[in-house]
Formats: sequence, structure tokens, C-alpha cells
Amino acid sequence: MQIRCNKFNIVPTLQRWNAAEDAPASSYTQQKQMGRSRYTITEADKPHFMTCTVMEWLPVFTRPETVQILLDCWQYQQQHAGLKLYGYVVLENHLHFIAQAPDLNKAVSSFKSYTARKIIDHLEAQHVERILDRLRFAKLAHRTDREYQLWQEGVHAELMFNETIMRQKLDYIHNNPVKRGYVNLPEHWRYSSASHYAGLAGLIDIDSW
Ligand code: NI
Repeated sequence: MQIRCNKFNIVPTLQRWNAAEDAPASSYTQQKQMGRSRYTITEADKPHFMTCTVMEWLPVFTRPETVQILLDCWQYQQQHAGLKLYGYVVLENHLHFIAQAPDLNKAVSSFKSYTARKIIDHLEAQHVERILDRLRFAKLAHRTDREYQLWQEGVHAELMFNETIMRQKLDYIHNNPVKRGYVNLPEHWRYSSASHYAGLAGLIDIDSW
């Protein structure tokens, strides 16, 4: 099943579900004020579960080309930045992943800035004005160093401090598309590591946990 699932017109319900279950609880600014928050990268060389969410939950990843930008960036970081990617899922407006790197803060901030720039370039080339207008507006309320804001601030990071938590989060990641009713089995979702853990080919190399 392709990722174009918003055609079922169930997005408002899903957005509420996400806001309650999934969304970063505090902004990056709040996290900085709070210091060592539960939702920041606490030990930069250990595996963390992280979430990146598109501004206003806009469905940017209904386009396979935009998902490819994410996969290419992770692959580059696996080869050049020591990134270990243990699991991921990409939904139409957010993604979850569990990763580790010698400097995870740096890897994640480069991931967000690089993919934002490439995705905006793609949307501009494709004249996706409806989404670009919203991303331009989203930026206005935020920062002034760029024309668009693609990603919400922060990654809502959680340290995977033991085996049980790691397994729970991998299951959580892989079950996202099932819970949303997009597929019957996790490994049927094209844009996640579930197929890798089911012994099938995936779109990107995964570091098996
Ligand atoms: Ni989710």
C-alpha cells in the first residue's frame, strides 16, 4: 500500500490522535530553559528514540520523492557520520527513528536542516504552492533566518536505556501504520524498518538491534 492515505479524509481525527499521543510535549526553547529535559538527547553517543514532525502536521511525505530525501540523508550519515539506524517509520506528516552516532545532536540537526532544504527545493520545483504557503506562514511566527519552516522544533528524544525499552519502541515504531489503519501488518508498510526485522528487503540498510 502506498503512503497516499490522506485521501480517505481521516486526517483531522489522526491529527488529534497525534497531538495527544505523539507530538513533542515542549518546544525546543522550553527544553533549553528546563535544562536536562526528559525529551532531549541526554547521552549523545547512546541510542535515542526521536520524532520529527512537519509544521502544522502538513502531509509532505505523501510524495515518494520527499521520503527518498530522508532515506538518502540517513544513508549518507551511515556512511560518513557513523550513524547507526536501528529502526524508523515515515508517516505522511512525521517520522520516528531510533539512532545512535558519535555526536547524535550534530547528526540530528544536520539531518533536519539538510532534509528541510532539499524537501523545500523539491516542493518549489513541483510548484506545490498549497503546502509552501503554509510552510511560509509557519515560519513567520517562528524564525527569520529562512523563508520556510519545514520541521517543528526539537526531536522529543528519549534515551533507550535498556533492552526492554528498545524493543518496546521498535514495536511502537513499526506499529504506527497499523494503528492508523493503513496496513494489516507492520512489514507491509513501505517506509519503515519493519520489513528488515521480518527478514525481507527494505529500502535502506538497518543496523539490526
Ligand atoms: Ni507516530
